[in-house]
Amino acid sequence: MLLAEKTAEKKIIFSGMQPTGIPSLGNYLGALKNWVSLQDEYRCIYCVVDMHALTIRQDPAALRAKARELLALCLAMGIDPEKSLLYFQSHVPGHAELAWILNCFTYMGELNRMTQYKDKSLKHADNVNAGLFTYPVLMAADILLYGADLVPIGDDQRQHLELCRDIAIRFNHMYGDVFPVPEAYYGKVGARIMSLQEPEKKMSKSESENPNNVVYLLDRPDTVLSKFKKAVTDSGSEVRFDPDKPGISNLLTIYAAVTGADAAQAEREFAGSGYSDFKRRVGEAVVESLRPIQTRFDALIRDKEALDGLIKTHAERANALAGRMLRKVKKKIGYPI
Ligand code: ATP
Ligand code: LTN
Repeated sequence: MLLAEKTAEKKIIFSGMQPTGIPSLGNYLGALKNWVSLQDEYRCIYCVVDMHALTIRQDPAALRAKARELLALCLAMGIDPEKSLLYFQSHVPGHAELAWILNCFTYMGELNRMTQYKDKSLKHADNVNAGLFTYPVLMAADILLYGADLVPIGDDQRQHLELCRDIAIRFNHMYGDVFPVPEAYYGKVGARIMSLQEPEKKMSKSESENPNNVVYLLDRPDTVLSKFKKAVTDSGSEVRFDPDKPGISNLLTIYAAVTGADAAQAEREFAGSGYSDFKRRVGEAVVESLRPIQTRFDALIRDKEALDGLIKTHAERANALAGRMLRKVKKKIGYPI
């Protein structure tokens, strides 16, 4: 049986991440960690969405390196290639083929309402390209190509998933039941990790202004400890969750997420601690949680042949699965046989 093939008992999960930078601690705690934990219960398909990344200008060599690093990091974190599919979007032409078809079933008005498009076109005013506008259609194609039932996403992708559902429903209405209508899957913790320097902003991997805002999964222990040492705290001296203490609350959230403690436990552990001691211990906990991931990553990235082999096999499997859905869609819409 093909990996990630639908079975009677297991639903299909699809999710993607853009190789726009080395994943941050936010990406890990908010998204990638969930990807790992879903593998036993579901048939998971995970995709490094390098085609989506093209909507923002990329340096070719850097894009290639970042895509490979993201894929290797997924393996290092515990994505099991025996259980799940893991591949590059650009290795499966079916994504682009289905995206074109779905473009013809998506209205300009729908895309105009997308808040990510509005945000990104303001941020990249010199490059408001058509790909940025049709980004959600490619995302819908990713999901529908595999007949995914569930899509793990963060809150920022809610609107895109709603559009994907609308497209699927519209298509099914015209051609019969072709696509399962996917549902969003929100992780249990839903950890939203904020910037270490500006805790009112989310920690973002493509941050370019201040590297101290972001902890990257490949930051080595000295760098991690130094970033936590410099993290902003708040007035007062007590370590507790408090909307008026966004810096301290964020550090507590990070501590709880990496150690598995709940919020109350985390607060209790630091009762009576000073801020600098607290920050050092959060930094140490993060270092310990990243250490095994980095060790595995180093080994995976060094063994070029093994990684290339895995990339090739998984792309073949993804192409085989995608081919089935595409054949069905092409027949339905009336492409010549
Ligand atoms: P970019 O800076 O390129 O926009 P990003 O770091 O914001 O990237 P995305 O690629 O947009 O991350 O998101 C990948 C996944 O990581 C999504 O599921 C998103 O919800 C999650 N995620 C991103 N940032 C955080 C964060 N700070 N805390 C928790 N989850 C996050
Ligand atoms: N747009 C998403 C990445 C993404 C995705 C997908 C997520 C592309 N295709 C399909 C889930 C399913 C993002 O920026 N986080």
